[in-house]
Amino acid sequence: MPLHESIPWIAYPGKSDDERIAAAQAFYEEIKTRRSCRYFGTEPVPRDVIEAAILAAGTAPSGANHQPWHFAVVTSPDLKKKIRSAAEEEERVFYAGKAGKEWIEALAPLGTDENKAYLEDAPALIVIFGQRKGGLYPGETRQNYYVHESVGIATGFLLAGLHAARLATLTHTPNPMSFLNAICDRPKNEKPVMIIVVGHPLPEATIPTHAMIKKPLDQISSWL
Ligand code: IYR
Repeated sequence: MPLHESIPWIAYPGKSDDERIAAAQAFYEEIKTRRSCRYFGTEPVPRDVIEAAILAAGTAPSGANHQPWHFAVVTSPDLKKKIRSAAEEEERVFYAGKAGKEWIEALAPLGTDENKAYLEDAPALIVIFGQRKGGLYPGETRQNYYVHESVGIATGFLLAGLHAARLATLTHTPNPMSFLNAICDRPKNEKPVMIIVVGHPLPEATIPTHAMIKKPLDQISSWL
């Protein structure tokens, strides 16, 4: 018997191995159609979609189940404008030399630059914060663990949920991005990890061919 307080393992409806294979392959077919979008229209997205995707993200495994994340959803045109302007300021410095030659060369096939119109055009920006402290229950100040890993997994769930709803997404990481604490009204001990830009692609949106190259199974896995 386990030492912890527990409930029985969830009785999933059973699947045959053939059904498992079909389900895993169907998920692969679904998720592989997600592409980062850098050209967003201004058409709004339903709040319920974003809330469901955040709830899905909130089910991610996390260090000691402390769920060390906060999702600040920015739809206010004024705040999006502030985020764009602060991010573009960082990016100007980045592209003007701070990034270094090797990084700039690695980004060349993506065609990115310091212009971030999508931060204002897209109807929603989800700013993800990692919490170094906080524990599980409101008001706790306990240490959190594996914050980066936990937030990374939750972000993956969030992207998958938004994609399932056929919204376009972009992971955006201006560096440094401490300006996001003030704009999103979050405490200093939270660290902004990423902005997820959410919305609808413009009809003329394009994808860099570089982004279409995915490593084959034998390069990304080994069986021992
Ligand atoms: N944050 C910059 C640079 C950038 C960095 C990486 I690594 C990318 O994969 C893409 C962009 C920008 O958004 O332009």
